[in-house]
Amino acid sequence: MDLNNKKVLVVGLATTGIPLVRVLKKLGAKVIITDTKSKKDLKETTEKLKIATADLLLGRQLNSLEEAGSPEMIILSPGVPMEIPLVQEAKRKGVEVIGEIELAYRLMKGRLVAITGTNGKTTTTALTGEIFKLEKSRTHVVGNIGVPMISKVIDSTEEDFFIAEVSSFQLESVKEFKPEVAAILNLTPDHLNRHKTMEKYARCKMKIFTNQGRNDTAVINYDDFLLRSLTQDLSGKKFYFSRLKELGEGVFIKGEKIIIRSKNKELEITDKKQLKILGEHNVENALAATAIAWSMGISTDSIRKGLQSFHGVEHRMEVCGKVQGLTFINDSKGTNPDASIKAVEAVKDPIILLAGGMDKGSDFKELVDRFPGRVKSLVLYGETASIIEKTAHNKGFLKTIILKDLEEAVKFAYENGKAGDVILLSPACASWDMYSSYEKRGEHFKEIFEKLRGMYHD
Ligand code: UMA
Repeated sequence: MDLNNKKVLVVGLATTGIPLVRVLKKLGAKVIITDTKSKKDLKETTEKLKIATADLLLGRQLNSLEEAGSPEMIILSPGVPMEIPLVQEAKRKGVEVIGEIELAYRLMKGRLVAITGTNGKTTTTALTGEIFKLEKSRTHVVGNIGVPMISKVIDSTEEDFFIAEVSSFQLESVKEFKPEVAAILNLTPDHLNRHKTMEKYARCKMKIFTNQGRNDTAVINYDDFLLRSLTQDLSGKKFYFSRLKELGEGVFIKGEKIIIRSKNKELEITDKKQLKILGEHNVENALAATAIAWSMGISTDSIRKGLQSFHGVEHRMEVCGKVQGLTFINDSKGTNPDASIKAVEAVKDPIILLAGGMDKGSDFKELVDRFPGRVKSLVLYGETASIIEKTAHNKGFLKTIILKDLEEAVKFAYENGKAGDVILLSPACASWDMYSSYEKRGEHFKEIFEKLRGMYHD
């Protein structure tokens, strides 16, 4: 792809935008950058990137191509919605608009696996990466997981393997993106504030399969009925995984064992009890990673070793430790109700649940339905606090309190809990009302925990 002397506008200058600008400059493009953040906020970053002031259009949302310096191409960070006037005008006028993941795909050499789904995608991507690394030293784990794919493609060779977590935001703007193996783990409502309807959200997710050909593989959760019906007419081969049913062809549970059945051969991988990651949802993630790795020709030995040694990812059901007999679990990555349902279901002891955050238009009824016998009280903070509280009260769950922020919430939970309880941060909401990312929220939780531990070390 020739970008030499091409005038390219980068929208968004954060985790994605920074390596994106570096790569574009390396390829000789004339880079213009816009971000709604102010010059002052981005001073340090822009100084490092050495971009001429005239090419920095900061502190506002640009409304026209002219205002953007009439670029020949626009590259969006994932968080930038396609509806903004600039993008709409570009589309009308035939100026190409793509996302960073699409550019990365066009520039990469090697083989690509892409993983999406409403929940479990970070764990499955990390686990798949661990399995691949046992056999393929040039494995890159990239994408929504926090490492933009663009940062790894420039020096890639045919020997490289990219294991990419992709979000609905990233998939919305793909065009040629064509993974050799693409997986959708599950589909439940999420990000409806951006996609508006479940149908549009699902349509974005389905784009992971759009360009696959006959030799590519779609890995699909057999137990997700919606997903199965949406994927009836794919061009690629389908390879299912299931936690509930023994499949004629695919990856499934038989007794307590993870089994691959392929071309009439049955291969036993491991007992599910040997997984280090907790909960039935993680069994699903293990089945998905097995199906993906097998489809890419990874040996059963490496799959087994990877599954048995993987300890999970940070901010996902991460056990921080105990203070005075109360266990603290950081599940800051629980950014929608479905993820928090899985978190609540995975804990065996009485839970004090800390929840709330940015309002994405989610419905919390099903989460509250899981409370009986599991959650003893609900400590809320953030933009959605009163919405969640109202849902809980309507369902007869009255042990709720709304507090100012996470710090107050943790302290309250600690002061009111007793030995044997679990203080679980699983917000069921995005972090963006109070934090720049779920990682920052999780780190803050862990800092508060460490302070408490310092005061009362067990
Ligand atoms: N911005 C604008 N105009 C806009 C919107 C944003 O200028 O209309 C600017 C912001 O001021 C900010 C920058 O764009 O400076 C932020 O860009 P971004 O929101 O795309 O965030 P990045 O830091 O580049 O991180 C993105 C993903 N973020 C989102 O999708 C919101 C990260 O996923 C991802 O790890 C990273 O790229 C690397 O690929 C995070 C996420 O929460 C983890 N994802 C969602 C999820 O998992 O549910 C989809």
